[in-house]
Amino acid sequence: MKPGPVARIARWLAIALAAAGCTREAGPLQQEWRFALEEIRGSVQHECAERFRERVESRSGGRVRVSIYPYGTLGSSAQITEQVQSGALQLAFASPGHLGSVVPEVQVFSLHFLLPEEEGRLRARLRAPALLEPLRAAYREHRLALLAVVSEGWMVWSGNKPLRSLEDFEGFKIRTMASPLLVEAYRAYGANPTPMPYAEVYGALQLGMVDGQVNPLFAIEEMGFHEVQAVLTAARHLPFVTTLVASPTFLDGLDPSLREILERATADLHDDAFEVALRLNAERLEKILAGGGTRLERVGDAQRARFRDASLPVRDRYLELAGPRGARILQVLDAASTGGASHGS
Ligand code: 6CS
Repeated sequence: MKPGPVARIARWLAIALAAAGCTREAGPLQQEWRFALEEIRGSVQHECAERFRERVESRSGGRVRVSIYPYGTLGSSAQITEQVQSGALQLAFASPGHLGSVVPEVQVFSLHFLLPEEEGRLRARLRAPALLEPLRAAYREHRLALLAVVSEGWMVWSGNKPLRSLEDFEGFKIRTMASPLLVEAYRAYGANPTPMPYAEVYGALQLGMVDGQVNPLFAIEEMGFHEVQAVLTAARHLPFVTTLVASPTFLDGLDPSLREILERATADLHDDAFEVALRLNAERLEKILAGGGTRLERVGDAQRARFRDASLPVRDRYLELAGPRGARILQVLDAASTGGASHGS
C-alpha cells in the first residue's frame, strides 16, 4: 500500500533531520553534536569535552546531545580534521602541531620561545581578538571554523639521556607531530626530527626507531612514554596549544539560541583547559616520578638562551610560509609587543 501524504512528509522530515545530524526521539527534538578528540580518555581534552557536554546538554534542556569520540575511535588527527571539513563531525580538537600541514598560519604555535611563560599573560594572548580574527579567516579558507585556542601546558623532551644543551640534540632522533615548522625547529637544534602519528609513538620509542619525543607531562604519562624513556627535560620552550574547531556548515546552520549555548560553552572550555591542564600535569609528574624509572631535569638559563637563539631563524621561515596574515599573527603573539623577550634581542 502506498504511504499517505502525512507519512510521506514524516519520512522526508526524518531523512532531512538525519542529514543535519538530528534525530526525532521521544520527547524534545534531539540534535546530535559529534565531538572528536585527539587524546584518549582521562586526558585534558577528554575532561574539557565532558564538561562541555554537560553544559551544552543541560543548557539546551535536552535539545542537544553531545557524543564524544576519544582518540583511537575515529582515526588519526588528519582524518578527524577531514571529517570536520566534510561535515561528518560537528566539533573536534585540531592541534596546530598536526594542522600546520593544512593551515600554514597556525604554525605560529610551533615556534619555540615565543609565547609568554606567565599563565595569565598566556591565557590573555590566546583569546586576544587580534589573534583570533586573522586565524579564523585562515581556518575558514580550509573549511574549518575556529572556536577557541587553548594551552594544555608546557611540553617536555623525553629520551634516555638528558637534553640540556644543543650538543645533546646533535643527531638525536626526535618524534614530532606533522607540522613542517616543528620539523624545522628541531633541525635548527641539530636533531633528526621524525614526524609520525601519536598512536605510533610508544612502539617507535620501544623499538628504538626514535630516541625521544616531546609532549606535555599528562600525555607522557597516559600514553606510557615514560615506561620506555629514562629522562624528561624541561626547557619551557613551547606550550602545547590546541584549537577547538567546528564544521562551518554546522556552525552557520545553528539556530541563534543554540549558537549562544555553543559560544558560552566555548568560553567556559577556554578557562577549563588551563585549569585542567595545570592539575593533570602536576598530578601526572608526581605519578611518573613515584614510579622510580624516570627522572626530571631542567635546562639552565645559559643553555636556554642558546636554544632560543638557535630557534629564531625558524620565525623567518614562518613568515615565508604564512605570508602577510602570518606576520600580523606573529606580531600579536611576540612577547616583545608586551614587554617580554623579543626576536633578535
Ligand atoms: O603528540 C601528539 O601527536 C598529541 N599530543 C597531545 C598532547 N595531544 C594531541 C596530539 O595529537
